[in-house]
Amino acid sequence: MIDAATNDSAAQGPLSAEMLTRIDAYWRAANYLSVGQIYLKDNALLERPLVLDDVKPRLLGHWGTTPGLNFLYVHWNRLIKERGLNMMYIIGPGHGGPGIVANTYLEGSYSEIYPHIGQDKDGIKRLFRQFSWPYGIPSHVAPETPGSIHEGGELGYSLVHAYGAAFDNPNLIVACVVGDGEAETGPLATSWHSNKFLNPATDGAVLPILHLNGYKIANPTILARIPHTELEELMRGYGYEPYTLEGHDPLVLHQQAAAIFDKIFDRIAEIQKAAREGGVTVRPAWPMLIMRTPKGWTGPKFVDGKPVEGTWRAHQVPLSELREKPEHVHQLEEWMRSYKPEELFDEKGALRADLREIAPKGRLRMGMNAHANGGLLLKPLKVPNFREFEVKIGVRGQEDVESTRILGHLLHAVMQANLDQKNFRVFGPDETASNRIGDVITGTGKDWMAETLPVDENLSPTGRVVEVLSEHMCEGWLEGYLLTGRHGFFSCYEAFIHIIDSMVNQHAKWLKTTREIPWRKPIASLNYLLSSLVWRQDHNGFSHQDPGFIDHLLNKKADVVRIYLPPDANTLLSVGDHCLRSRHYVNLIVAGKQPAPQWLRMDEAIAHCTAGLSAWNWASNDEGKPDVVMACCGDVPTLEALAAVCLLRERIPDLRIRVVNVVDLMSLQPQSEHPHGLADEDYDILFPPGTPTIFAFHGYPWLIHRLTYRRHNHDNLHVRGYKEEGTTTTPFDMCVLNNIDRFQLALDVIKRVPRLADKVDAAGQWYSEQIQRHKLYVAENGEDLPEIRNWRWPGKE
Ligand SMILES: Cc1ncc(C[n+]2csc(CCOP(=O)(O)OP(=O)(O)O)c2C)c(N)n1
Ligand SMILES: [Mg+2]
Repeated sequence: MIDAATNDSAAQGPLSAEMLTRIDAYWRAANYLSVGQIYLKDNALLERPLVLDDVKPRLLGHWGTTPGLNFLYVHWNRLIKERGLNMMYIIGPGHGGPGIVANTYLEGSYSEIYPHIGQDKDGIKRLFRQFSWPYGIPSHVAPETPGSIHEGGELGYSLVHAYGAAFDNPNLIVACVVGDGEAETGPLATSWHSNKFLNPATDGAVLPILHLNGYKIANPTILARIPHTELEELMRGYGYEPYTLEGHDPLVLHQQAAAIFDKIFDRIAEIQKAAREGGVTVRPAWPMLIMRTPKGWTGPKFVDGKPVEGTWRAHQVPLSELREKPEHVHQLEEWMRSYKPEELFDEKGALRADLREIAPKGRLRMGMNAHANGGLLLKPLKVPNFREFEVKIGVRGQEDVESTRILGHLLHAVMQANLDQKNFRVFGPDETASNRIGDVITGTGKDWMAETLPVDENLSPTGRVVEVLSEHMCEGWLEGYLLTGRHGFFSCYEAFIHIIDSMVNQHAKWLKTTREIPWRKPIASLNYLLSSLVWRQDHNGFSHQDPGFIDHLLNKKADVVRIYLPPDANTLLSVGDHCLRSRHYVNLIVAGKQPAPQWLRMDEAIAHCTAGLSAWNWASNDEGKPDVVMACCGDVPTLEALAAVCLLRERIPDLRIRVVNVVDLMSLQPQSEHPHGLADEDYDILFPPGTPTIFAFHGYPWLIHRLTYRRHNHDNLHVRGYKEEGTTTTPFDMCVLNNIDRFQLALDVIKRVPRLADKVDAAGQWYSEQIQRHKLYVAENGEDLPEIRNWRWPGKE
């Protein structure tokens, strides 16, 4: 079977002739299996001439990036084996799915996980047939793909995922292929800077490979069309030591790649040794590789007279008109036979034994790396008793507390409790202090490998709070960290979390899909704290006012998302504790950071959070038969609703009002829609049919309608919320601008309770007077009326 490799005098390098031949054969096998997945449903090993009937009716997949991905896989197999490396492979151009499926098949992991795809002819046929086939496997590297933590469908996040995986995994090497098109995305362009946060002593290594195949779908890439020196300077500017592999002759490139990778892995080992044994603390220039090889390498050079290999035309399926053009069937056969399958697979269809030896064994196979199935490694987070951070409440509502600051105490305790396991990090776009959870930094500091000045505070190469002004990077690092079996927390301004809307979509898809893949074990939840909320943007104004992330998340599958709006510090603690312990969700916590009244004692807070929503009897006087339900969700709406209740009590003492607070937004949905949904009977007890409900909601009001439209009494539910009115103004004026203020809520009640019909006119007059007084005062004095600023719940409890 040995081919001309041994005689190729140009192919000089560290590989023996025998190894060179085997590496090339292994690569050919991976390429063969990749092309086969895209095209064939039968005649998998070409045991007879190819006919149209052997070809799939729909040709779906991407060839262009695949041979490059396969090339890297086989070279890393050699290195893993020789050096016993613990290596993961993250693939930015995830559309090269057939390549990774082929390689995990060749190394045996695929058949171990999916025994029906055996190591024989029948297995190869099934492997081919299932690809991009209805109810088969996706064309991209996907959750179904062994060894992957990264879908790579939406381009831009490979490198942040790689760094997230490497944090606190000192023995792990994360090899990450970045598409040269992918490199044009905003998130990818900034994620090169992750190297300013990677500590060679305590973290693993990331090896970025810029896959410079020159093209995207139909265009060249920017990085392929700048002078090579400029590209190298760019990479140096990002702080890397660039290596270049360039060419197209496979045998020559195998030798060059082997030589470069030997150097690169030596360099990684040196950097780590210097930091771990030599006490070197300066930020190293980590190696990275620029791989300039043809797109669609080894595929058809020309199709219908047009160049394909080495051009954008190779991106998807180079021969796509097999039905119409019989010569394409012939050309496909020639292409596939060029890999010489008869030299690669034995008579049973198994990869030849000497080629199987190329791949590492057991968990060292990249398809079997346990880090890529993070739930396998997940250790429960140690969460100290959150009750210890309770805000002691004398009389309700009398003292103001910054709720997020209290959560910061819990997060600090969690951080400290898990220092030995090093499996908890907090990420944020420079808002940890601003969102007032800064206590979490105490004792451990903020991760920073770049230069420091005396003016800096708490920066440390071993810091565990990771801050960079890129929501994309925070999100991507956290996802990579969670997917490799750790825990984390992300705090962000409410308005700007939208920047990662699309990233959380992808993560939610991952969670949904992996729930149904038995070999994927559950991972820790992705926890968001949104603070600096729409209602309290004193110095920022309209640009910072957007509560729509809630709406965005609500579109996700019910078994993936949870949304909480704790109204005070004790409920926030209870919610925080729950989210930190949970698995496989996206948890959204929306909580204010400004000083605000406190309503529930700890036992009450726990009971309230457990229920998801409940009537606050201490604020109600309905005696089981309310005239109106005053519902509220979110801290500021809760305050306004309670103030409205007071106004009503003063004016209409016999009005029976029930106050219901919602902390778990999903509890409003019917049980059929969400597991947290309140049973219809219980909903009807809280919101009795025939009784109007005035609902003050933190976010966009129509969302509450969306959640409750199937409930009884929906036409008697009247919601106030944020309606996109905002500016730099006083806190109360924000409420007035959006008609969620106490006066409006009180007027709404009077308008909606039938027996108060005769009071509506006078109430309307009273409302106008209050608002006018407020507007005049605010305009004149630049702050809210004293009676608003100093308002207190008048209860005695
Ligand atoms: C964010 C995003 N925008 C657009 C696309 C559509 N798309 C799929 S592949 C591709 C080209 C990718 O080029 P490159 O990263 O160079 O990959 P390769 O050449 O290795 O195939 C594009 C634009 C996408 N998947 N994700
Ligand atoms: Mg490309």
